[in-house]
Amino acid sequence: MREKLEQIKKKAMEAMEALHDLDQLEEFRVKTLGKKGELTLVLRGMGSLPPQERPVIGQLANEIRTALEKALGKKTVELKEAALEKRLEEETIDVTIPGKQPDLGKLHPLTKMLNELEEIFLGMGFDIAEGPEIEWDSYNFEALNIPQNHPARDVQDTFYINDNILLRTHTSPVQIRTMLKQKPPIKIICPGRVYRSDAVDATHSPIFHQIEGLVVDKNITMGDLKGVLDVFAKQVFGQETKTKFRPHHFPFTEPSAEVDVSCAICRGEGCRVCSHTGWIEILGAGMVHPKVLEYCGIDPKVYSGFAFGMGLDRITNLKYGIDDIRLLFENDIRFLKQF
Ligand code: 2U9
Repeated sequence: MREKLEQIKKKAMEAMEALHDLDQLEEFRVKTLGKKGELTLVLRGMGSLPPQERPVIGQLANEIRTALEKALGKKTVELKEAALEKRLEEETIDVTIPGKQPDLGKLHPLTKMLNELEEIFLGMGFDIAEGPEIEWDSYNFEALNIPQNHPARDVQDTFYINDNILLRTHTSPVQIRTMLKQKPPIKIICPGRVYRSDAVDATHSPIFHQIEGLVVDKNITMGDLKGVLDVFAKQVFGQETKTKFRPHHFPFTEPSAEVDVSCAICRGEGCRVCSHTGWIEILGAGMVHPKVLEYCGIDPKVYSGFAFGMGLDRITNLKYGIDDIRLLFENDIRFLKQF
C-alpha cells in the first residue's frame, strides 16, 4: 500500500508538470484528489490493512495529499500568470497607428455669412430679434404703411394662408412687434427666412433670407444711418470699400435710398460681377416713416429712426463668388464641401 501511495504521488507530480492550462489542471485535481480520485480510493481500502499499519499509512496518505495540494496551488499560480502574460501580449495597442479621421460636417455658407454679419452688428451695439414666419397680414403690410392696393399685396407675390394670415414677405413685422412691446431706444437686427411667390431662376427663390435693422431713439438722423452702413460695408467687403446712396421709394421709410458698394472684385473699375458699373447694389434703407412709428405708439415728434434691409443670399453669393441662388437650397454635398 505504501508503494502504491508513493506511485500515485510520483505519477501525479509528473502528470502535473506536463499540464499547460487551467482547465486541464482542474480536471487533474478532480481525478487525483476528488471524492472519486485515486488517493481517496486507496484510503478507502485501508480497512483491509492490519490495525497497526493503519495510522502509518493514514499519515503518509495525508502527507501526500498535502504535498499534492501545495504543488497544485503553485502550478495554478504559474498557469494564471502565464495566461495573463499571454493575454496582455495579444492585446497590445500600438498607439502610433494613425487614427481614423472622422468625417466633419461644415457650416452652410448662409450660416457662415449670417454669423459674420451678426458679429459685425453686435459689435456696433445691436441686439438680435426674431419672430414668426407665419405672420398677421396687418403686421406684414398695414403697420408698414403698405396700402390695400399695393402690388406687394397681390396673391401673385404673397403666399396667403387665409385673409388675415400669410407667410411673411420680409422680416419687418419683427421690428413692428418689437416697437409694440418695447419703448425706445431700440437698436436691433432681425435676420430670418422670408417668402415670396417668385418664379425660380438664378437670382430668385420663393424662400430666401433677409437681415433688416432698426434704430429708434431721440435725434436719430440720416447721418447715423450712413455711418452704420459705411462701417458695415467696410467690415464685410474690405476697408477700401466705398458706399453710395441713391434716392429711392419704400412705403415704410421716408426719405428712402438704395445703397451701392464699390465692387470688391475690380475695385470700382468695372467687371462682369458689377455689370461694368463699378458698383453693386446690396441694401435698401431710409428714415422710418412717421406713420409706422405712430402705428406702434411711438410719437414721431419725439422720436425718429432709421431702418435698412438686405438679402442674405445675395450677400453670401457676392462674398463667396456663387453665381446661382439655387445652389444655396439644393444642399448638394459637392457644393457644400467647398466652404
Ligand atoms: C420697419 C420700418 C422700416 C426695412 C427696409 C429695405 C429698405 C429694403 C430689401 C433689400 C433686398 C428687401 O431682401 S430684399 O429684397 N429691403 O430695401 N428694407 S428699408 O425697413 C423697415 C423695416 C421695419 C418697422
